[in-house]
Amino acid sequence: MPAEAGAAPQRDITIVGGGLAGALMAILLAQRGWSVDVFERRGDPRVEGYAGGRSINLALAERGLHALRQAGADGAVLQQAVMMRGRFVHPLHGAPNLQPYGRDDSEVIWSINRGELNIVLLDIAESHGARLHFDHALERVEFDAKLATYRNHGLEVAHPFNALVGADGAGSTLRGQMAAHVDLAERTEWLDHGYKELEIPPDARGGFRIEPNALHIWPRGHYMCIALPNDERTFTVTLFMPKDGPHPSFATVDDAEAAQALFERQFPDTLPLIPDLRRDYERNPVGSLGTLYLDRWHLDGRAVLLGDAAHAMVPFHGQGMNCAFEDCVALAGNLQREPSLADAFAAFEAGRKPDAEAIQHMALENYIEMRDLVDDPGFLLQRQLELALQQRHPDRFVPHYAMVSFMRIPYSQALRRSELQRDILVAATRGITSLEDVDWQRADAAVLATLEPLEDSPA
Ligand code: FAD
Ligand code: 8RB
Repeated sequence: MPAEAGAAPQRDITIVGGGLAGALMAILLAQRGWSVDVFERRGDPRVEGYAGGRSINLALAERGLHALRQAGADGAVLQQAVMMRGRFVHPLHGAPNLQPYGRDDSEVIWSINRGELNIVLLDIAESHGARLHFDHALERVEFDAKLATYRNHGLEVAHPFNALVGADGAGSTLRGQMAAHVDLAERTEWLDHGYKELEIPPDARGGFRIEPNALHIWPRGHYMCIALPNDERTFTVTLFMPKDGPHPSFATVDDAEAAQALFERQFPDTLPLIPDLRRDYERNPVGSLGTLYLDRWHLDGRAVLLGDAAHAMVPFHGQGMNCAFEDCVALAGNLQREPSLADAFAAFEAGRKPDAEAIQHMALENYIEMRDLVDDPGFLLQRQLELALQQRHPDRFVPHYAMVSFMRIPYSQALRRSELQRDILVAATRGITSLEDVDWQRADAAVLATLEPLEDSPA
C-alpha cells in the first residue's frame, strides 16, 4: 500500500473566479480549515459596486438555499430576497392568473440580487480566512510547474498553486488552458433564441407596479417575456425570442421603433409598465444562450471545473446558480472524504456529470413549457392532475417542478421520475377536459406500478 494511502490531500486550493460558485466554494473549504486563495478578474464589488450597477436578479430555489445554509449565508441572503409563490401568467387575451409553484409558502422560490449575493458570500469567505485577489484575470497556466499567470492592472503576475478550481464561468479561461493538456471534448449547442433585458421601475409612490410575489410570464408561443421582482421595487424583464428568422425575431425587431410596435401588439399590458422601453431596447445587447457539454471536468489532481465553467445551461429552469451551488457542496464533500485531490476530482466528476446533464436537458424543455404551454387548457389539466396525484400518493408522486425546485433528490432522478409521471398524466387526461372524468382506479394503479416511494436527502 502506498505510504500516503488514507492520508488527507494537501489542504491548499486556488479558486479561479470569485463569482457565485467561487465565493461559495471558498467559504465551504475555508471553514473546514483549508488554505484558500481566490483570483477574480473584476474589482472588489464591495468597493467599486457590482459590475454595471444594474440590478440583475436570480431565482434561488431549495438546492441553492441548502448550499447557502451550509455556508451560514442563508439568513443574510433571504433578508434581501423577494418571495415568488408562483407563475403569474399574462395571456394575450384573457385574465392574468397566478399558478402557485407549490402547496404553501414553504414551497416558493426567491428573487435575489446577484451583486448583493456575491458581496455576502465574499464577506463570509474572507471572515473564514480566504485570501481574495481582485483585479486578477487568469491568463495562462503551466500545469507541470504548477504556476498560474494573471493580469493585474495591465501587469502579469505569476502565483504557484497546489490545485486549481475553475469557477470562472461559461467563458472559462482555465477550461481553455486545461484543453491544451487533455481532450475535454468540449461542445456548445447554441440556442437559436437570444434575450434582451428591460426594466419596470417603481410606481410614482415608490411601490411595485405589478404583483411582487411572483415570477411573471407573458407566453406568446415561440417567444415570451418574463419579469422577476427586485427588492428596490423594480422588475427585471427579459424578452426571449428567436435571433433570426420570420417576425418576430431580433433580426426583424432591430430598433426602438420595431420594439415599440411589437410590444403594442403582443405585450400591450406591459407598455405602461416599461416607460424606457425604447431606450432599454436600443442600449441593451442581445444575449446568447447555449448548453456547454464536456466529457471531462478535471485534469488529474491539478485542476477541476465546476458551475458554468463545466456545464453552462439555458436559463429556463432558473437552475444555473442552484446547480453551481450544489456542485460546491458536492466537491467540498469529495475533498473531505477522498484520500487525494485526484480521487476527489474524479469522484466529483463521476457523481455530478449525470445530474448536470439532466438539468441541462430539463432547462431546455422548460422553455417550451413557459413560452407555449402555461396558458394551454390541456397542460393546465395535467398540472391539476399532478397535484391530485400528489395528494393521493404523497410518497410516490411529486410534481416535476417540486422535484427540481423544492427537493434535493439528484437531478437525474428527478428527470427519470418526471418522464414516468408525464406518461401517466398524458394517458389519464387523454380525451377529457376535467379532473372529474379521470379514471382514478387506472391512474392510481399506474402510479403504484411505475413509481417507487421517494426519499429526499436528509437536512
Ligand atoms: P459566474 O457567476 O459567471 O462567475 C464567474 C466569475 O469568474 C466571475 O466573477 C468572473 O468575473 C470571473 N472570471 C471570469 N474569467 C476569469 C478569469 N480569466 N480570471 C479570473 N476570474 C475570472 N441561475 C439560477 O439558478 N437562477 C436564475 O434565476 C438565474 N438567472 C440568471 C440571469 C442572468 C441574466 C444570467 C446571465 C444568468 C442567470 N442564472 C441563473 C445563471 C447563473 O448566473 C449562473 O449559472 C451562475 O452564476 C454560475 O456561477 P459561476 O460561479 O459558475 O459563474
Ligand atoms: N438567464 C427562472 C424559472 C422557471 C419558471 C417557471 C426561468 C434570464 C438569462 Cl427564463 C427563467 C426561470 O417554470 O415558471 N425559475 O427561475 C429564471 C429565468 O430566467 C433568468 C432570470 C434568466 N437567466 C440569461 C436571463
